[in-house]
Amino acid sequence: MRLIVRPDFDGLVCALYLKKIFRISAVAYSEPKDIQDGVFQVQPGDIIANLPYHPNCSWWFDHHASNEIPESFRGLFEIAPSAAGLIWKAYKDQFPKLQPFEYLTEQTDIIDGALLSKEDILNPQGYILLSMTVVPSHDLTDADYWDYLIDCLEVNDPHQILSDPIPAARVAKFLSGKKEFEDVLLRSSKMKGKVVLTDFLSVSSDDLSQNRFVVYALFPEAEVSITLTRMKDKQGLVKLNVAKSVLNRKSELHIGFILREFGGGGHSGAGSTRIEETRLPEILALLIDRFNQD
Ligand SMILES: [Mn+2]
Repeated sequence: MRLIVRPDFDGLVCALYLKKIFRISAVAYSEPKDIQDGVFQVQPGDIIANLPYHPNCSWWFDHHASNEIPESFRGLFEIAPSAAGLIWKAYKDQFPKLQPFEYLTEQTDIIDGALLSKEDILNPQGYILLSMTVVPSHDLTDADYWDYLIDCLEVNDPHQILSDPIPAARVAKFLSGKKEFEDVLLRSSKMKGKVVLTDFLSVSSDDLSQNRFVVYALFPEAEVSITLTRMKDKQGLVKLNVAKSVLNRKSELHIGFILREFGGGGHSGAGSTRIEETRLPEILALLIDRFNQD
């Protein structure tokens, strides 16, 4: 059987666990949108985890509130901090090989459920630090590293994994870019009432593959963040990523519903839209105003 996961930390832990439950011959990686749009070909017999359902699959394991739930399917769906946590809890009694991974499961819930503390964000350690090296990329070019990490996770000791030269090199790269990213973020961000607006339109996208929660640690008074980035292949369009702070959780607005009015969408805590650059000042003013109302 083939397993298809989203290549984030939760997806890799799902792969580790599902390999102990099913006979998995290969792990493939996809982004959610490619499953929904049929760009990624799901075949009969495939297992899907941490991604939207597809009618061809044989088993489905997911925890995303925004994904549609089919009338009947084999697998698990529940709103939960991580898909790996769902799988671990449901199968640990039947498959005792899963039982030693309780700590990894707890940490995956913290990482994937955005339950990090300010200290975890500014000074990540252990599995949280390791997770910073797993950056889902649209071209999915890092599959060899993701495969390698799935095998590393078997070791079940974050310190030992972090001393392996391959993840260690990724961690070193992450840490060396971290200070620079924090400087760029501070330079590019302004508070607008309860909103922190970050304008990355003149920053190269290579410099931005860092922890997206840092903004909340650096701007603790912000309740919502709006981040502007350029789209590689689409000239004249600006991408707006909007999310509630994971540290200052006062906002009760539904980000996805609000962004739907602006051609985008998402769930309660985060969403995105793309707009023409010529309309940017007008739309930003409307959005910032909206997020400052209670
Ligand atoms: Mn997940």
